[in-house]
Amino acid sequence: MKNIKLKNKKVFVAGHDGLVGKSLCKRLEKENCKILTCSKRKVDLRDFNKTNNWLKLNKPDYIFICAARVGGILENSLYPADFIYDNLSIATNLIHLSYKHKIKKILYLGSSCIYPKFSKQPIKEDSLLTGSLEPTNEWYAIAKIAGLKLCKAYSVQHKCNFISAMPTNLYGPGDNFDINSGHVLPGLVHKIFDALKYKKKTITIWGTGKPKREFLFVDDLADALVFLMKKYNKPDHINIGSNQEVTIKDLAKIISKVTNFKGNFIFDKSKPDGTPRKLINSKKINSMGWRSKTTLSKGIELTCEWYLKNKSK
Ligand code: GFB
Repeated sequence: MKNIKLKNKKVFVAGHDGLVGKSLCKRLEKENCKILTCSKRKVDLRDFNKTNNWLKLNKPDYIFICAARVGGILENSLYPADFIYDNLSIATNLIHLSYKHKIKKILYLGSSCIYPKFSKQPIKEDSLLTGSLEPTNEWYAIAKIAGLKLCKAYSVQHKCNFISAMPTNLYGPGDNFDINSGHVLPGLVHKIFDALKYKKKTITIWGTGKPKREFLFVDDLADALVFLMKKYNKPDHINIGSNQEVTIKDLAKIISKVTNFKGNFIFDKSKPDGTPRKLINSKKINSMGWRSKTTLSKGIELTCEWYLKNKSK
């Protein structure tokens, strides 16, 4: 299959108002394509008929599937039914309907939590389904595995160009900064700015602070998604990482440095650690010529700037 050009094409960003979708729409402006979006209020992508009607009417050439129910470790453990049902419905509807409406190419977005809890690090694409999943997010992971397998199944059986990409933990401007439902990086940013505002000397970190996570700045991910949409044409999923891995404690230290927070950390060990480590192997995408550009401290600086402007009141 040949590389594609997005210029003058209709490109549908499903999930345009999420962390990834917003950044992707901004990145796509450089491609001179026609960006299509639809609001959740108008078209619930879990609804087969509504999604079908919207696609019939709007006829996109290409689709990025960024729409998903997402959340941090606590949210994932509290709402297992919502995480599996919402994500399975979005994936089955959009992937099957992309086949039905003869969409030229789709890119489905997964997550690094698809890999077994104790995978060999850095985690290669072929580690998929070689062991048990991390229990705190297995519902979300199962739905994402189903999504990438759907893409592969339609590619194999119907020769569709349906690709899927698995990014590592993401962060950036526009993230969910809610302490209970969000991920660790925006959660710690929120807690540290609150501590500065209310002159508190400590912040609470969930778990032991020992797990390691790899973080990718969302604008780098958006760039990788456009790159893959243009150049990657294989049915096997592909990792997107930054190779920037830190312990949760060190992440809190970096955010403290950027924000000039001089207080201490308390570790709440009643909260789960989740998987001990999930550094992904990004050799496949790197060897195609793409790599991430934003350092973790620069990305955190940009995220904090955005938070101060938009969230801290
Ligand atoms: O980012 P996070 O919620 O999710 O948590 P995962 C990462 C680590 O940070 C865990 C610790 O060890 C948390 O216990 N942590 C410390 C905190 N303080 C906080 C805090 O204030 N907020 C949060 N949220 N965590 C997610 C999955 O796993 O990874 C999703 O739940 C998704 O499904 C995503 O796949 C990529 O990295 O553990």
